Amino acid sequence: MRIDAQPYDYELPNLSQVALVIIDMQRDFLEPGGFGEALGNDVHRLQAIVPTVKLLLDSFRAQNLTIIHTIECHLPDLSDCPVSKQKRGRGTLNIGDLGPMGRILIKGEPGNDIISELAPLPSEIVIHKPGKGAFCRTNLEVLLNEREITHLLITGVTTEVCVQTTMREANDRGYECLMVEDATESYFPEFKQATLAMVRAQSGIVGWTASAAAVLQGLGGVKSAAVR
Ligand code: C5J
Repeated sequence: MRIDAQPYDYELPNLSQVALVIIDMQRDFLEPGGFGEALGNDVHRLQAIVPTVKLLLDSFRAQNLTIIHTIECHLPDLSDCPVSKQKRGRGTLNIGDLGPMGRILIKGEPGNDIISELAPLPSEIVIHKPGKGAFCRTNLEVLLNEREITHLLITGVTTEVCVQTTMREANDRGYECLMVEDATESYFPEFKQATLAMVRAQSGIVGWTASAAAVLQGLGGVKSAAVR
């Protein structure tokens, strides 16, 4: 089974070894009043990928495959937020400050929720992560190993921050990673394009990129997946 990808085809094993990873599709990054806007960004740019991420999510759900959502967040007392991270930004609101959707990037606050269109089902894995990368101070690697997942299809926001950091962390841990081109977005279009180019340069030094249509076509080649 293959996905038509860059820089060359991405080979998929048994689908029970593949996970869809959806990074930080949170109100704090996609809606006005959250962290993204406080840092001076046009959050509407990110909303364009929601239907595409939903298509992938629906396809994974239909085939009963592993789905992992991540949420960038901190404990209310900020004990898991390095001072360096908390102080950085100099936007109108910093991490922990009270905004229109509750405290910025604090676990359990309304703004910290995943947007309603992509809300996780109880059967899906949700990783609460204090870093940009999803492996930093989380149990993600343990969960993937328990399920014998080897291949990650990575989506979400923002391309050059949490998505790219997660993909690099995963690559170094031995996972075969593919970034879905039209299911990731940045506040900076040029950063998105640069990230995609960096990933697939040098014969895929960090992994592969492909369109969601190519991913869906590749997945569609299997009628029923082994389910863990
Ligand atoms: C950022 C993220 N940009 N999810 N977080 O702070 O990319």
